[in-house]
Formats: sequence, structure tokens, C-alpha cells
Amino acid sequence: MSVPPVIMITGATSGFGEASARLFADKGWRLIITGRRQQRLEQLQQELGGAEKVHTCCFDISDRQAVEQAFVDLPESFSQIDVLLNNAGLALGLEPAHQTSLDDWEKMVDTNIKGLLYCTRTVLPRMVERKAGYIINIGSVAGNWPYPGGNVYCGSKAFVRQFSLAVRADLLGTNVRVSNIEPGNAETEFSMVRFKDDQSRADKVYQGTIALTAGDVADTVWWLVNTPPHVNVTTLELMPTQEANGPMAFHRE
Ligand code: NDP
Ligand code: 8X3
Repeated sequence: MSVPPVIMITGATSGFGEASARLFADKGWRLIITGRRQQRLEQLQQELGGAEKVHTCCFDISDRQAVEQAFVDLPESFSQIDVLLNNAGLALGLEPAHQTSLDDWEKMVDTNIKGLLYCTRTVLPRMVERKAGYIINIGSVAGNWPYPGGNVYCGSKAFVRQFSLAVRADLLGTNVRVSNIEPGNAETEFSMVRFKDDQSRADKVYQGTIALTAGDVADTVWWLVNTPPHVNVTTLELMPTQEANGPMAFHRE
């Protein structure tokens, strides 16, 4: 019997990452799951089949040394990563650029951009060596459609989009695939994080509209992974039916 493939999912302690972990475990895959919340990682590991099937890495993805060490420490049975799902990320605040916190900006850059780079750069060489592998990045509609207060979050996701395209250009001829999934409004812990635990502000994001679910995004990841090896879906924007981009805005006196 062949060995089940391995998917590494960053940010598996909630939302898209957790839903993807549950789906891939259900389909018989082995998982490497990461996040900062150790207890949630351990709970998920237990639920999804224990240490033989699920390896946990507790680190802050913006800590380059911690990320590199986690790869060095991977057990041999998890060292061949078939799919890297670069999902960990966050938005902080919705203030206009001249009023926002520079600390929040820095944290978004460190997490959404640098963290994604650390994981990608560490995993890629072995994929290229094997001439097999798949990097799936979680971008956002925010990378395509800027909105007031989105400033650095939008910028970080535009980076993910362009980086995905450029890495794909580098990887031509290696068989390693790269996709960028760009979801719209999805109900996860995302808004609680953005609004720093202000539950009523977070709830308003989803009130009166039908958002995507984490499961919708996990299903998309599963679909991508099961496309034939000669097919590369480069970008995939996934909006709720009840969301669309708006017209240009005008200031009038
Ligand atoms: P959640 O807040 O539910 O999940 C975010 C995950 O990222 C958590 O597992 C969290 O783990 C992890 N994470 C955040 N910061 C760090 C860090 N510094 N180090 C390690 N892990 C970190 O949000 P979503 O599931 O919605 O978000 C997942 C991705 O999807 C993000 O990149 C987000 O930008 C993107 N996205 C979300 C959309 C939405 O509307 N929800 C739409 C489009 C894109 P922990 O806290 O344990 O560290
Ligand atoms: C999350 C979706 O519209 O809040 O990436 O930026 S949005």
C-alpha cells in the first residue's frame, strides 16, 4: 500500500486552515498543522488520528528561526511535503492610513508576507528536487479590490497574488504547481481578530448577508489538489454570491 500524502497547513487552529485539516484528514492524508495556539493544535491532532497522522508545529510564523527550526525538527515520516497550504494570516483594524497603528501594519506584513515567504522558501527546494509538489496560497479579494481601511491588508494580499505568479514563473519545468485562492467575505475568526475581540463589530460583517464558510474554501483546496498534474489553476477568486466589487467613489463638495 502506498504511503498517504502529506499536506502542511499553516494557521490550522481555526477557520480555513482548520476546515482544510479536517477535510484532508477525512480523505486519508497525513497533516502537518501549525499555529500559535498549542492547545488547539493538540486537540486537533487528537481528534484527527494522533501523532502518527498529524504532526503539530507551534510557532509564530513571523519568527523566521522558529519556522526554520520546525522544518529541521520534522519527523522523517513527515519530511516529504506534497502540498503546502500557505493560509496563516490576519487583518488588523479598518482605520484609514493616516490614523492606523503602525504596529498593526507591521504585524500584517510580518505574518501575511514574511511568514508566507519563510514557509515557501523552506519547503520549495525539496519539491523542486523531487519534481513534484504543490504550493497553494491563500490570497484574498482584498488583493484585487481595494477598499477604505484595507490599506496594508489589501497590499499584503496583492503581494501574495504577485508573488504566486512570479514563483510560478520560476518553477516552470519543475512540475511544482502554484495556485492563489482569493476568497471574499467568509465567516471565521477573521473579523474577531481584525476588530480585536469586539464581538458586535465582528458580527456586523456577516449580518444580513450569506458569507462563504470555511468549508467552502477547504472544498476549493481539495478540488485544486485533485486537478490532474498537467493542470495549474493560477488564480481562483471565490466570492459569496451576495458580494461584488463596487463602483468608483467620488468626493463632492
Ligand atoms: P482565522 O482567524 O479563523 O484563522 C487564521 C489562522 O492564522 C489561525 O489558525 C491563526 O492561528 C493563524 N495565524 C495568524 N497569525 C499567525 C501567526 N503570527 N503565526 C502563526 N499563525 C498565525 O481566519 P481565516 O481562516 O479567515 O483566515 C485564513 C486566511 O484566509 C488568512 O490568510 C486570511 O487573510 C485569509 N482570508 C480570509 C477571508 C475571510 O473573510 N475570513 C477572506 C479572504 C482571505 P493562531 O492564532 O493559533 O496563531
Ligand atoms: C478578507 C476579505 O474583504 O475583509 O480577506 O478583505 S476582506
